[in-house]
Amino acid sequence: MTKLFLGIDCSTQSLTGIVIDSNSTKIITKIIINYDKDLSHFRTQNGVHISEDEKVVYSTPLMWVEALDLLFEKLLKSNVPIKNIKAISGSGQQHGTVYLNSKFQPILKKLNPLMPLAKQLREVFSREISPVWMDSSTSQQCSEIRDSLGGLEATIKLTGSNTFERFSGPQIRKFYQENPKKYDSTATIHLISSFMSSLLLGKNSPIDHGDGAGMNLMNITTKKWDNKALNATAPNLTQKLPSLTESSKIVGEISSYYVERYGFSPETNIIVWSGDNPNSLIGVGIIDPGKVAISLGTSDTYFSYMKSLSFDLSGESHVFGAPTGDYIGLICFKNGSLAREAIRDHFHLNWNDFSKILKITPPGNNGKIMLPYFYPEIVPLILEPNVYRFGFDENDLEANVRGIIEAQFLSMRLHSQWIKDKPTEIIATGGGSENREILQVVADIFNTKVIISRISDSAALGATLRSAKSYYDNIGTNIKWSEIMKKWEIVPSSKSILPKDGVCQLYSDMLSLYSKYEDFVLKKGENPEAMRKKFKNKYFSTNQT
Ligand code: XUL
Repeated sequence: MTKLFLGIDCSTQSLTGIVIDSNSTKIITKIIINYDKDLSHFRTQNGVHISEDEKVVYSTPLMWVEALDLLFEKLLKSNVPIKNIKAISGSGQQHGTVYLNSKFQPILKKLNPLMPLAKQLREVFSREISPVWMDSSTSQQCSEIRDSLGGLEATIKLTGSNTFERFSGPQIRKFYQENPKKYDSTATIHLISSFMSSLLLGKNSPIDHGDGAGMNLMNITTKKWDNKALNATAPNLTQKLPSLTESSKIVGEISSYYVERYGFSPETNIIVWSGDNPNSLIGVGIIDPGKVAISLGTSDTYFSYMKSLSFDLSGESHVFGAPTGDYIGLICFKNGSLAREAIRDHFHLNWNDFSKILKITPPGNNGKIMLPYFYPEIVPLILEPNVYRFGFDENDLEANVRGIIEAQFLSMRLHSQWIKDKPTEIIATGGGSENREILQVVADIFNTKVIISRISDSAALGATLRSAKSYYDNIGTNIKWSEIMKKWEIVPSSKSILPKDGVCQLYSDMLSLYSKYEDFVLKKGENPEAMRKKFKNKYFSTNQT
């Protein structure tokens, strides 16, 4: 009998389900529930509600509940033999919290399969909304928690990250401060991942170490709740949080609700859900040190597998748990495609023109350097946007096009240096990865092979693969991650982009120069103009500008 595995991704804008089959190498079914379109009565825009000042961003957890039933209804109609699904795991947008009262667990335990989930779960929320990762309204709580934990370095070493506005701890503290009564009536606080996992289990699910690391509440070394962090956040939090567990854990069997309503086998294993970034790591096939993924989207993300724990003491990056039990270093740059588009549109170009310019301009940009903060930036922290140009101005088409791309990836190389394993292979995903010329610059700057990923739903796929891995491990067929990747062809496309010959030293010199310019602009460091002239003379002496 063929064995099927299901992965579900509860992301910001949609709920996606992917089914794979033990006898096939391909995804056999993919179902997407789009919140705005398929559940329009929740009136979300791109899956969320945003306050006028854009600081408060939330969703309605009942919407995710309804989406889950809808996903299974579609699965039922899709002719997938549901009873052959052996294991399910999932992925949730990270950091978002769900607040439940004491009715949640008893109601979950006796769900009526003749009634939809949402109808039965209407009364279980002590807070009707869930703040999500886009929320940035908790600066005050961030400093309060950081101060209680002994400052920046202590906070990073304890929890893996500085306190961030979107992280769960500061969000929980804000709820406690603004709604103490509702906080008191909260029996359980789940992450989105563990909430969804609980729905499938019919009882409270643990939180996995991967997603738990995005809360500022878990000790990143011992992977246990940290009492100091809990106390710094809100009272009686120990009683309200579920337990923590490793990401491979089978947390139980599927609730009878789904057996009776949709025909799942009662033996279907539920593997604890994790965050979307940990799941994506698996979904793009990163299980070895040195392998890195860059996702070039609205913002650009750099994430790397880490065999051992290291910290970014500047406080710019995050350390999350990886599904393999190891770690992920994650850095998020806000000036991604929006900044590239700002240059493209300023010169009325299309992406083809943009690529052609990258192709004809020299690595090192004739010694011209840009610092591209078109929008406020996360890494490095820039609150007042400004674009700095050294050796050229905003009318120089070629220098601006190459300047923005070189700046983005010099910055990425610079700010990822705290990760001990240097990249040996970069897997590129996201819209920007379709531009080969941009990827050539990435390969040149990192002096590393760049491979284009073929995977579009990496978080859902990662969850599916996690469910297969835990299932096989549990029945004693120990199958290595590398075999899983091979079996389901999670190999990126064969199209790899190699660094050009002779640019390694140039970009290493340019990196030092770029770093000096960051110090100059951000920390009032010395003006490195003389260094830039030297660089220009070394590499472009016949090409005066
Ligand atoms: C990571 C982060 C986002 C969310 C939503 O820290 O905030 O990537 O996980 O995708």
